Amino acid sequence: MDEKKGQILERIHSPADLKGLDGNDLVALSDELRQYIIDVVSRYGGHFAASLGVVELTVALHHVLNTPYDQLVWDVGHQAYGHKILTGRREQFHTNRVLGGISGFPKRSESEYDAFGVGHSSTSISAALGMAVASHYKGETDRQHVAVIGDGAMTAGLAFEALNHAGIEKSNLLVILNDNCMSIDPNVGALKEYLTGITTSKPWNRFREDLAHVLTKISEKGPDALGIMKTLERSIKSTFLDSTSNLFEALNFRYFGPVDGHDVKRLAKVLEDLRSIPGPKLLHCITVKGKGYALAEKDQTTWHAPGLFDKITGEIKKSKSDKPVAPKYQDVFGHTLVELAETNEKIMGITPAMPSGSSMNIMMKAMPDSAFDVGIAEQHAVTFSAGLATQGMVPFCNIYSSFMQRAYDQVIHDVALQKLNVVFCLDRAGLAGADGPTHHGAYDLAYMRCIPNLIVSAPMNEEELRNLMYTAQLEDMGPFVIRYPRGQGVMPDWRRPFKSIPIGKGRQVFEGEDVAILTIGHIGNEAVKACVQLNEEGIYPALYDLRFVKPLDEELLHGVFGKFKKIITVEDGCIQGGMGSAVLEFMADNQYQAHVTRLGIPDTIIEHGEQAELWGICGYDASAIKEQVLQLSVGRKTGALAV
Ligand SMILES: Cc1ncc(C[n+]2csc(CCOP(=O)(O)OP(=O)(O)O)c2C)c(N)n1
Repeated sequence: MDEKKGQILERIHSPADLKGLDGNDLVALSDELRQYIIDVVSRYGGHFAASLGVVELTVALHHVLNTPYDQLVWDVGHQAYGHKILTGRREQFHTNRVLGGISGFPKRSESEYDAFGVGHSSTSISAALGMAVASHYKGETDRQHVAVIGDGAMTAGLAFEALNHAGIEKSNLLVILNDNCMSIDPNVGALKEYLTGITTSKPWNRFREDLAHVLTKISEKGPDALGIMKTLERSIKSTFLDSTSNLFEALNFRYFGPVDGHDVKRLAKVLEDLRSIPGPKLLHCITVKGKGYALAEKDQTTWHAPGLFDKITGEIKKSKSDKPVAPKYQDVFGHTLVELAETNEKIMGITPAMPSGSSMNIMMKAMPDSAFDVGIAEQHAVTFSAGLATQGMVPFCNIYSSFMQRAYDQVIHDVALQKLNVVFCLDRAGLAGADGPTHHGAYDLAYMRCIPNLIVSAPMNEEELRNLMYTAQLEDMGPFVIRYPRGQGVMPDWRRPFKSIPIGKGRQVFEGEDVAILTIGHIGNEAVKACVQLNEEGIYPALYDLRFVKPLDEELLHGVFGKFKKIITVEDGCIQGGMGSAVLEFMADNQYQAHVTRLGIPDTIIEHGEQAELWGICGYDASAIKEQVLQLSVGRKTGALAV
C-alpha cells in the first residue's frame, strides 16, 4: 500500500478507533478495508464476495455500536472478515482458515467481539434475542443487540421462529436484513419475491424513511415523547398502510428501509437513529454481493469462495486438487443422478440451498421440473422429500453431513418411522477441512446407525458411489443413506456400467495375516496406501471395506473375528458410536475376544485445517494407520529388521 492508502485502516486496532471518524473518513476506511480483504483473500483464500458486500455496513456498525458491550451477531459468519479486521485481528487475518490460524467464522473463544459462534445459518436472530432478553432482565436498557442476517439465511424456519418470538418481547433487538438477492446461488422462494417487491416501492419507502427520522427525533425527548411517538406512528400507519402488508410489521417489528447498504455515511446516521428506538426493529439494507470487485459482482456464485486468485487479472488459480486425476465426489453424484433419472422418471433431486456445492445444479439444469432448491431449509427438505416419497417418487435429498444435524427429527419421524423411500446423500461427510468444526461431518455414522429402518452406507470410491446410488433407487429400498466426503475420489475412469450392491455386504480389499483393518468409506484409501507401504516391508495386514454400517456385514465379521485377534477399525467420523463401536458391539454380542483399536475422530472439537492435515492430527491417515499396524505386528517387524 502506498503512503496515503491504508493510513486509516492501519490506525484501527479496535472499534474504539472508529469513534472519532467523520463521514469522509468512514468512506475512506471502507475503501481501504475492501482493498485489504481483496488483497489477503486473493493470496490466502477463504470466503470472498459476502464480506465485500457488507464492508460499509461493518464500518458503520463498529462506528456506531459500543462493542463488545453492545452485542453484534453475524449470521453464518462467512461475511464477517471486515469485522475481524476491525476488531484487532488485522495482523492475523492472513492465517484465516489455516491450521493454527484464526477461524473463518466468528468464534467466542477467539475474540470478545465475536458475540456468538456461527457457521451454520439462520441462528443470529434467536441468539441476539436471547442476549436482548437477558439484558432486559438485568436492567441493561442501554445495551444494543444486533443480528445481521442475509436474505438467504432469512429463508430458514429458525429465523422465522425467532422473529415470531421477538415480536412479543420488549427487548432491544435490531435485525439488519442484508438483502443482496443471493444465497450462495441465487436466492429462491416467495420471500425473495416479497423483498424485491418492497425494495422497489419507491414513494412509500421515501415517506417511511422520513417518518422514521422524525419519530427518532421525537423519541429522544424522553419517555413521554416516546408514548406520543408510538401513537403517532400507529395512527399514520393505520391511515396509510394496512399493517399486515408488511411482513415484518405484521410480526410486531418496526420496519425501516430499504436503505442503500453501500452508503456508509447514511448507514451510520440511520443506525445512530435506531439506537434510541426500543423494542424489535428491522432495518432492510440493500447490498451487492462482491461489491467493489467487478468479476465478483458479475458472477457471485463463483466468487462466494473462489480459492486463490490473481487480484489484478481475476484469474482463479487451480489448486492441486483440481488436477484431472479423479473427479470430485459431488460431481459424480450430480452426473450419476441425471443418468439414473433418465431411466427412472420417479427420481427427483432436492437440495437446501446448495445447488453448486452439492452439484445438484447439474440435474436442475438438465431436468428443471425434477430438481428443487428449497432454500436454507434442511428440515423442510427432508419432510418435503418424505411427502414426495409417499406418492411413489424416489427423492434424492442431498444435504451436507453437518447441516443434516438440523433435520434429525425429520429423518426419524417423517422418513424412518414410515419407512419411506428417501435417499439421503450426505456430502462433506467426515472432516471438512478449512471451514472447521461447524462444518465437519463428524457425527452422521453415529447418529444414523441407531435409527431403525435405515440403510447406512459409504462408498470407498466413485464406482461404489454410483453403484450405491443405483441400488438405492431400486424398488422398495426404504430410507437409504449414502455419505461421502468433500473433494476428489480416486478413480479417473469412474463412468462404469451400474451394478447393484447387496445390502449390508462389505468386501475384502487385501488378503492378509495377523492384523485385519476394517474401514468404511473413502478413508479406506488411506488404509490401502498403508497396506502397500507395509507390504514393501514384508507385513501383510488384511483389509476389508465394510461399505455399510447398517446393516453390518455379520458374515464378514464372523470371518474376521474367527481368523484375527488384532483388528483396527478406521473411519472418518467420530469414534464414539461410529463404525468401530458397531464392530465392538458385534464382538461383545457374539462373545469374541480380540484386540480392537478404533481410529477416527476423537471425542474433542477438531479445529480447521486442510483435510489431510486433520486426518493426520486425528491419527487415521496412511502413516498413522501404518504405525498402528506396526505396533500390533511388533514381532514380525523386529524379525524383518533383524534380517
Ligand atoms: C444450515 C446451513 N445450511 C447451509 C449453509 C451453507 N451456506 C453458507 S452461506 C450460505 C448462503 C447465505 O446467504 P445469505 O444469508 O443471503 O448471505 P450472503 O452470502 O448472500 O451474504 C449458505 C447456503 C450453512 N452455512 N448453514
